[in-house]
Amino acid sequence: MKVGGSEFVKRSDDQSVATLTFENPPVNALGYEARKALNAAVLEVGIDPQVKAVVLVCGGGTFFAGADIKEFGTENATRSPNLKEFCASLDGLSKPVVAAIHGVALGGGLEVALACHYRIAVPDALLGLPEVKLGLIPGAGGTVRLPRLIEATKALRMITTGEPVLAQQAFNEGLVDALASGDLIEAARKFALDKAFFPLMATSRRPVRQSDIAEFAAIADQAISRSRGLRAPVAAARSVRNAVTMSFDEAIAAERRIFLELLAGDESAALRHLFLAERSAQKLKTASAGVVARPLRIVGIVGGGTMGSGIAMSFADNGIRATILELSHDALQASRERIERAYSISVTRGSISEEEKAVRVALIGGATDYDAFRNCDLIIEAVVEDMEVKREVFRQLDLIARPGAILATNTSYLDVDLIAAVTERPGDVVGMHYFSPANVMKLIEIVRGRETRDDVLATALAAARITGKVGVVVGVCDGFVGNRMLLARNAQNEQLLVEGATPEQIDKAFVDFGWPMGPFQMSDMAGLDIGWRTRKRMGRVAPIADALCERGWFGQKTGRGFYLYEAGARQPKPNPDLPAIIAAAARQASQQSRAISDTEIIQRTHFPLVNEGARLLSEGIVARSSDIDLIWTRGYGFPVAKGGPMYWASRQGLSTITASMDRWALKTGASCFSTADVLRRLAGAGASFERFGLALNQGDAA
Ligand code: 3H9
Repeated sequence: MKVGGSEFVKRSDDQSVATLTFENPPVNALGYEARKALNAAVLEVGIDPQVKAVVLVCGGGTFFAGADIKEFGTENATRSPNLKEFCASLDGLSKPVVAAIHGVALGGGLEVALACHYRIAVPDALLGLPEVKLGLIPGAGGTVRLPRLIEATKALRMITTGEPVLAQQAFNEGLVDALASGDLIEAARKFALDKAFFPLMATSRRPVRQSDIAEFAAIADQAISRSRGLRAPVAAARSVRNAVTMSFDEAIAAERRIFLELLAGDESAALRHLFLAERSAQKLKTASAGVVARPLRIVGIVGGGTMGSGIAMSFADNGIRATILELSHDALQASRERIERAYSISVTRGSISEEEKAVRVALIGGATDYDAFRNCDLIIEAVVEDMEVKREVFRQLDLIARPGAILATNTSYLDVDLIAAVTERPGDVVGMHYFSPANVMKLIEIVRGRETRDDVLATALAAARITGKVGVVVGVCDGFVGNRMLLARNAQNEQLLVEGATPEQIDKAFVDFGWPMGPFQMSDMAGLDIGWRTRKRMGRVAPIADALCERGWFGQKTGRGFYLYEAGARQPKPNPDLPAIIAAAARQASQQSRAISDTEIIQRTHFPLVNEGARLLSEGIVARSSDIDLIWTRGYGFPVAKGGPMYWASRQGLSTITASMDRWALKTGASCFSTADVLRRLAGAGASFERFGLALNQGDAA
């Protein structure tokens, strides 16, 4: 047996099969140095007359997870041998190469496997081309080779959605040639040796597996209509169509051109920023080394309203038992019905089966006595937003919960420290601010109280991850990060109406910017009465929204708000009474109407949003500007193609923003423009949000 190799690739030969084992922790990404080593190893075994077949396998927990995302944007990303060239080396070998897949084979990782002659995988491996999620298309032949192994429609669906498939499905469809139930390397070696005596067919020489033309067109249309303005899914559809209509070489060249164009574009840079932001948010900035999350097996939820039921579903959806506590059997029954209804909709839509629904419903229990929570690892309170009610719940929880259990509040703006103070274990109390509907929305703001322990935060982050969500740690303040910034973003909405803009124009400017909907449509959907009640409690006024509410117009649910909704319809029409209400507010403010541009709308609503983000950073409420970007893209619909408010602002240039805010401060006198001191200090020092803490601590932004 011959053994040799480099830092990245180890070679071991046995019975004329050479096994190349690649290792580049943590996920075997294919950066430049790694590609160089791999390419050299492949060329070496290619000309070795002793070698009749080759196995390509990865060490560690996974096959290649793709190109090195952290290398994109540097010159190494495209340096030769690039991935396309490495795939060509594999494709050109005159002896069979078998990719032995465990863990995941994603993006460039799957492209490498596609360029091998055969693929063998363990049954729980995942295979996919997720490049569209990074604003890219596969750039090493994925869109051209995949439809040569599986039907073109299936390839189109996989590439335009970026969703991976399990090895079993991949096997059924022809992407994988064999499943290995025992030792993967042994199975791959045996498979390779068997194939050494058969004629060889490189994937590039196979014909495209044609499929129904109408179905192909329908999937491509679906990709375009679901792309919501993103370029990558549309480009991916175009590239798979090229694979069907062009020769292999032409299609590969076209794919590479599109890939490089997207790689250099703003959309991919923004999506890559968000990918890395998600990973950074998992790391506690202040934690000492070795913080370990506590076990999370049984969850209790106080309150079975919309929020509590949604939270319970998010655990059940991921196989975790949750018990809902309600005041009465009737309330418990109402919660059960709400959950049943929500799951039935999923069954009707085809996203889960009846059997799956039954499993999930069975994982959600109910109780009317706190005693049911004795064994819970995590108890989340989701009762009304009232400090005294919440404090009473926590008093009860403190009496009953086992030592070490975590007590979480779902408050959206109340002081977590005041809630924790009624317990004997403030270190075990944390905020977990879910967004409605909690079983769908991806964000949880994890609120660190003054005494919250690091392992409690780590457990809350783990709970988010296990339930398919993104947890972002924030500090205590009114509204935390998201809602406090939302208030700043909305501060100018009414003023813009008074000065002459219409809700239609403002909403359209937002949609053109990339938001799924504008602020007025959003308010009508959420219900205007919620903000009205809060304003009354806080002694604030919003003359136009208040006037609507005084007439009993609360938005969609009453058929009228900023817009008019015809019976049963959600489609907004202009509210004929609104102009008179706006005119009255303008008279009151002695404001002349004038033409307002979309640029002005975006600046006057978005710059205060960014400014509030900067203030939150300077107050230490949030640790990283990328955390704010995650909160706004995952929880509030900020367009992902712009990377989040702070990333977008950095691209605008902070001095451009402060200059514009100074202009608006003079023109409107509004306080939201005159508070840009933190931004101004940063802009003055030429510092960036990324270097924010450093800049403030060292005083170089002063
Ligand atoms: C591509 O391949 C383009 C080609 O078509 C074109 C070529 C020409 N690169 O997520 P985790 C890091 S595009 C660099 O916490 P998990 C990650 O940042 C790529 N680093 O673990 C983190 O580092 P850190 C297509 C990567 O177990 C650490 O690994 N591929 C990459 O929950 C652990 O990550 C993809 O889009 C990478 N490709 O999940 C796959 N991937 O500790 C993207 C991860 O410093 N990756 N890291 O923060 C994933 O989906 C998940 O990370 C994976 C592991 C499932 C692999």
